[in-house]
Amino acid sequence: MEYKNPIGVNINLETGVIPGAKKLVRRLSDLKGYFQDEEAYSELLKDDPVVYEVYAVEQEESEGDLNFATTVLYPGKVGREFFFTKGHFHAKPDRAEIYYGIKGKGGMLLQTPEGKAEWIEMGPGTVVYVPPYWAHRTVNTGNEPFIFLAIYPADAGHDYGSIKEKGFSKLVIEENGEAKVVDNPRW
Ligand code: M6P
Ligand code: ZN
Repeated sequence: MEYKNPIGVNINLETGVIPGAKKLVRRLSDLKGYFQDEEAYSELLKDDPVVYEVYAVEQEESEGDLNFATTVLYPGKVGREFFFTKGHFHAKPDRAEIYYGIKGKGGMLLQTPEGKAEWIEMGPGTVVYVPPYWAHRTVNTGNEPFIFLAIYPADAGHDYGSIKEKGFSKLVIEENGEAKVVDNPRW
């Protein structure tokens, strides 16, 4: 039997960086078609800001193993809609996930394949359990980076397809200086 080596790393709780992790950068141009307000999207695209960064420590796909990653989701809006991660189901849809809030303010939109949505507010110390079969997207509703840790099965995979096409049945927008969860008119 070949055993893997254990890993211990310190997450920088101010920046979200995991030393030695693989870094992924998602800019606004990577999120084409995701936001409602296409005019506001085109306008902001001139700067093509970074919307989020992921620092991932991933294992090869195998049952029973775990990956972990931090996400640094920057503050911003496209029109009235707050910046968010793409959001996904798992390619193996029965795989669950745990999120842990580190810094900043935001929340998670979750949705079943039938479109039933839930919104869970998140801040430092919040643990969110993402049950099997629920799509999940995080949203930054504050004005500083929203940073969190995610722990997920190494064989979960990402299925972006249906979220990319239809989005979530709810949107998170700013109204009178506050975050509001409303129905998605295009759903
Ligand atoms: C979390 C985890 C990752 C995911 C990342 C960004 O860190 O859930 O698996 O990749 O958020 O989310 P997305 O892949 O939906 O853009
Ligand atoms: Zn996931």
